[in-house]
Amino acid sequence: MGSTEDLDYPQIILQYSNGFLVSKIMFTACELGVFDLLLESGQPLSSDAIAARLGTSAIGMERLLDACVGLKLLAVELTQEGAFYRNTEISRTYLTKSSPKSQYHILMYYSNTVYLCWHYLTDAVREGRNQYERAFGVLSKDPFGAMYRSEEEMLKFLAGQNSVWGICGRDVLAAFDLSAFTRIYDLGGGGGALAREYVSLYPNCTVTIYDLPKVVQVAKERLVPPEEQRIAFHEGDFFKDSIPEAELYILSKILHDWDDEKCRQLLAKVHTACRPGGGVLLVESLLSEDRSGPVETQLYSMNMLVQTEGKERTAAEYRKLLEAVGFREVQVKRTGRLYDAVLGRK
Ligand code: ASE
Repeated sequence: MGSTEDLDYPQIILQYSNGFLVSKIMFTACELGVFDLLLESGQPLSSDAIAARLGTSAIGMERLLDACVGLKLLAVELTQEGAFYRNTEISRTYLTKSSPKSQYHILMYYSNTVYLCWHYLTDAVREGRNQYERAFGVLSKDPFGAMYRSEEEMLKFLAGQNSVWGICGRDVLAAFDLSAFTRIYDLGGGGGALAREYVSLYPNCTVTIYDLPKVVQVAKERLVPPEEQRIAFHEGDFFKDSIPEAELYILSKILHDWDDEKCRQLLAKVHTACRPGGGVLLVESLLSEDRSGPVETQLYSMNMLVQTEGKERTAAEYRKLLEAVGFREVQVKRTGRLYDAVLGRK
């Protein structure tokens, strides 16, 4: 007797199990430079021409390009001379390296680092900790020591983190009117893309990127243009070293890296340093109060499990952390984008 269940194989299960194949196709096309080549060429190209220019097999490239068409990352035109491929608006906007909204660097970080940690998701759930040791053979006591195990890895992470602010930095910073603050510290400001967005939105302020010395050096040399006068740098470890006085501290995707105890320690230090009347702006992806979504935030929280010591939290959880160290008038703004904003005042 034939099973009717095969016919009913739910679409959603099929989609979920194919999810990683889809990711890898997109990552691979990015990594090989398919979207950049098509942008640069300015005209549709045949599969053989793309394969020749990118130094791949003809067989593999044709298969990859057709899959990208199915995923709407490329479009194809059939002519008498054969098939010609071109970018779609989605790939031109988000997958080419040079686009202002490019997600290229975060995708490369996912493909080469995040993906390898996720191979050990089962172990991460069993053990309740990150998987650097299994994935890369590096000790994971200090997650950022592991994440920044080489300058190349650090640069990939910082460039990746920068990508997201091209698509939602403005919404996050415009969630509150921050124009009254002039001296800003971006703690763990990394590659500086949020700081750049900040000074473009609030031109009368200076933003100091506070980060580990090796991060500051790379940000200065490779990621923040030297002509940007309103951005300064401060080298330090915010857990060990002092935090200078300022009116506003930004903690963007910082608390989600740490457990509650480390978050409280850091926030207490920020509260002490903060000028009276000043504040702290948390930029994080917020879970709903019943933790039922958004699914992207739940996925990121799993990623924090495999990569860090932290987790994604609800607005009430951030409020509690802030109030525990003395911040008041906590306000929450959901942006409807990937990242939200929480403001506390001293
Ligand atoms: C961190 C952010 C990220 C630490 C590790 C990370 C991201 C990827 N790995 O603070 C970017 C956000 N994306 C996800 C999936 O969390």
